[in-house]
Amino acid sequence: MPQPYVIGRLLAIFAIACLLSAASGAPKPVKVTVIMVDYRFEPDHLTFQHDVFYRLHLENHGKETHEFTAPVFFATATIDNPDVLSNDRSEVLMQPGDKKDVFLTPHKPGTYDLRCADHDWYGMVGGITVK
Ligand SMILES: [Cu+2]
Repeated sequence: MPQPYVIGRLLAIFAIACLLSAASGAPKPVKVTVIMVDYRFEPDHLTFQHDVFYRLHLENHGKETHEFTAPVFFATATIDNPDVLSNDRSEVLMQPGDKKDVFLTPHKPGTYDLRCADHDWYGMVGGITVK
């Protein structure tokens, strides 16, 4: 009767495969949340560690459309889901009520501009530091 033996072996192989995939799975991103309201970012200053994988979570709680505009910062980072960015990769467009995630890994320490392209004249600006 070889069958129970075969099933037992398959189960053992399956269990080992599960353990291996869990051990070698992609790292869990560090979540950073920014809420956009009329007319500011909360918080307005973000700090990232270079070469760490982040989930930048954006929510627009305002009544206006806002943008998370940070072209130089985005250009120096690896973006796993570039489709969430505008075509020129300079910003994330946020309609009222939008919630979006940018999965990114900053690489270059420095300070970077953050602004809302529509409302920077109104003081909707901030900053990003990569350490
Ligand atoms: Cu705005």
